[in-house]
Amino acid sequence: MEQKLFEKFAELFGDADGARFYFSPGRVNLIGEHTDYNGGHVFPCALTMGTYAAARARSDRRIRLYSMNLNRFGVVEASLDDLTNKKEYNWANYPLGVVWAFKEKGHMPPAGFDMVIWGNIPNGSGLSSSASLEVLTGVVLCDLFGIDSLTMTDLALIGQYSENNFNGCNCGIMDQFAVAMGKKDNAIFLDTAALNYEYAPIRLEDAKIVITNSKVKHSLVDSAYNDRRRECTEALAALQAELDIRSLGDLTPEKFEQNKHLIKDPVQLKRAKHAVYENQRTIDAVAALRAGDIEKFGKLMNQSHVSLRDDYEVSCPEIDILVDLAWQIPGVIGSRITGGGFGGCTVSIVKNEAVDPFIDTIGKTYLEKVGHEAEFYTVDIGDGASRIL
Ligand code: GAF
Repeated sequence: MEQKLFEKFAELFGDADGARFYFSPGRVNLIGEHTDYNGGHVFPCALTMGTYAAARARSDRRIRLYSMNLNRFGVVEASLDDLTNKKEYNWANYPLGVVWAFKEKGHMPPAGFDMVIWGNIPNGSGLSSSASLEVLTGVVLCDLFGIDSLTMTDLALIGQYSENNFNGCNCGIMDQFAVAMGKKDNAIFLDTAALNYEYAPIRLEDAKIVITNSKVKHSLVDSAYNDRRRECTEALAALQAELDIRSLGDLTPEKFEQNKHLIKDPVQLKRAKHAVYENQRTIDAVAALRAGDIEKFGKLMNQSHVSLRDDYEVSCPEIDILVDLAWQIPGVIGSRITGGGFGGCTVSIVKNEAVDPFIDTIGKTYLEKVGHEAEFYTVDIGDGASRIL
């Protein structure tokens, strides 16, 4: 891989002398969806698929960026003196947003840089290609310019800050955190209120994590995501009229049931119900995993999907078809939508012997029902972002 990137780097920028090589993963969330901006728990893991970069510092203030996946945009040129989101920059608004966020947070890089990237996370699939690129850029900047005061958690927060304030998606911290802090063969049990986390080994000797890409992305993703976030904030405000809580994640399901009459709006009520119960499911799922009860973990994944479909309303017909089909296949331990929703991917835990039937049966039926093919990835859990060479 590094060969391919260094060659492109030399072709575009004269030579690759002194260029360095980096990797940043994508992520899949096993359970705990739309809880991160509600002060709840999440349970994602980094993938071995991700984004690679060859990068080198410059001595002037220019920034030159090139994507081997989106080469139709050519070399995107910007300057440290003009860090604004521009439509024509397209994908490059993600790395540029991180440079901007470094500046905003008092870590302005002293010079520009050249960077070529290539990634194997399917775009728009909900596997966090944008967070991967954001954290990658943070790692590149710190390494190229010797910025050693920032931790990986800081880089996750800077990535989220850039996405919220430079790229207009009001996302929580889960994706950037998973990408920055990932650990091979472990998922991350993260309390998003305190940013406390624990690694939980995923030892699935007789099963695999299978991601199914619906290959649909419904248009309102960002606006509907921001709507969900606002509805939760409004529900919280209604509860705070009588309860001393900082977030929906502070509520147990019991306490929610006792106080839900405070939320008058039926839509806000459904959103809050999901956030509270999903947080509890995530806590329960990690406990089940630690106790070796993978069947219970799978049941909680299935319940998570139902809640995301009916109460949070972030699923879509294509994803529901994938999940319904998965639930019928013997050997599927659990299956649910993963990520922000409105298309993207499902995540399933599938017994080894059921992986081929899973892919065959769902692949055929999905094509018949939806009219295009789904894609399947049997994934491994990898490490967080870092310099490789
Ligand atoms: C997207 C967001 F970026 C995350 O912060 C999270 O809210 C997720 O949707 C839903 O769980 O990936």
